[in-house]
Amino acid sequence: MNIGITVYPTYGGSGIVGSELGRDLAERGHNVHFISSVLPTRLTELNDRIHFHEVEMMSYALFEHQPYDLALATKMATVARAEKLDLLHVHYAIPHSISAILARESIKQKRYVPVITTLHGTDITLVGADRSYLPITRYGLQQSDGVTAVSKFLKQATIETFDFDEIEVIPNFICEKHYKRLEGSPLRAELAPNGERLLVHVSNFRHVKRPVDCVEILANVRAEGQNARLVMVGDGPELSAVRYRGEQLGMNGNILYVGKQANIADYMGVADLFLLPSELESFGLAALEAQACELPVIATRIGGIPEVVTDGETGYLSDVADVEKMSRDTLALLKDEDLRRGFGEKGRELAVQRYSTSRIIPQYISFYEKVVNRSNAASA
Ligand code: GMT
Repeated sequence: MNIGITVYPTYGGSGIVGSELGRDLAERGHNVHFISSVLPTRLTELNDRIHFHEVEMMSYALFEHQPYDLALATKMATVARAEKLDLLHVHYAIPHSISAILARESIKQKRYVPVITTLHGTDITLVGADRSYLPITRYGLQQSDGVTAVSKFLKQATIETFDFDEIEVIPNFICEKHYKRLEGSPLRAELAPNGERLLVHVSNFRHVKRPVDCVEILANVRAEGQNARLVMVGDGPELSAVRYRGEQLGMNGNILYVGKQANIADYMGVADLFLLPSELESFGLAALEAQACELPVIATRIGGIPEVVTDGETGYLSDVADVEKMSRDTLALLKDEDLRRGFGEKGRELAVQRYSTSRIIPQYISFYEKVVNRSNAASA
């Protein structure tokens, strides 16, 4: 198939999922055309099956803001015709589904190119449910030729907010060859030169991720005599609050701020435990990646996380902001190496069995086929 994919290229899990999906589809022999403003971060190489089409935006004095949605729609339509795309698959509803629908409508006299929208999280739970965006998001869902969501939780949230239920759940996935333990990696010695235990948090440091809670957990764990360090991977608006709290608690000497990293598996593969204290998480891709690296996960019991992390088996779940319980759970795992390793092994087993690319990518392919066949039948 010839598949057009649009993602937010530099920020967040939806971009990762869309980019890795495209790469895997190309490995399976499909032609993938990424259409976005810059080359998606996770897309490190292009080849004869992976193409990139840059959305160019004209700057003009009259435009207070550059009309990205329209420029994207124009590029989608041009690429769809030139490359004979079978479908446009957009990740994150706002504004990508609207741009794709506009593109489809603008060329449908020549060729009908179905639109598939994948819902990832805040496009529904925050952005889409905001009154100003709600009607246009609902329109995007209704007008898409197919809609997928990354968890059962997100499907249910979409039904409740938008009264729209034609949604296929296709969860996030991991490549188990890439996300795995990295025994003997020199990075471990660099991060923990004195044999410290390593807690790791990976996110885009938005408020919704509650990264400051990780600092509280580290302080509590150290107060109980555990020689632990915290590795903070990523960057974003809450980073200064994290540093400030680290300073107040005298913890910054034990926190490694490593910024955005191209390969987070390097860090997860050498750590001891993963912290994800988010107040909202439609799936929690980072928790899945951590489990694939045999890290027990300390997380919140919200959104789609309980679909990914099995409480008491692959990690421990707590109420949002209950840092005391999260600290106790962290301590319990750090104090009992057999327990920690057992959780890690089960987490990997669950990640590979339920969420490997070999299990999930074929679900996308069958969904594509279903949608394309349905629109061919409708236009015949
Ligand atoms: O909604 C966001 O926070 C952004 C979004 C993204 O585009 O990065 O993240 C969501 O998508 C991920 C991939 O499907 C999910 O694993 C994350 O749980 C989800 N984030 C939230 O729901 C907060």
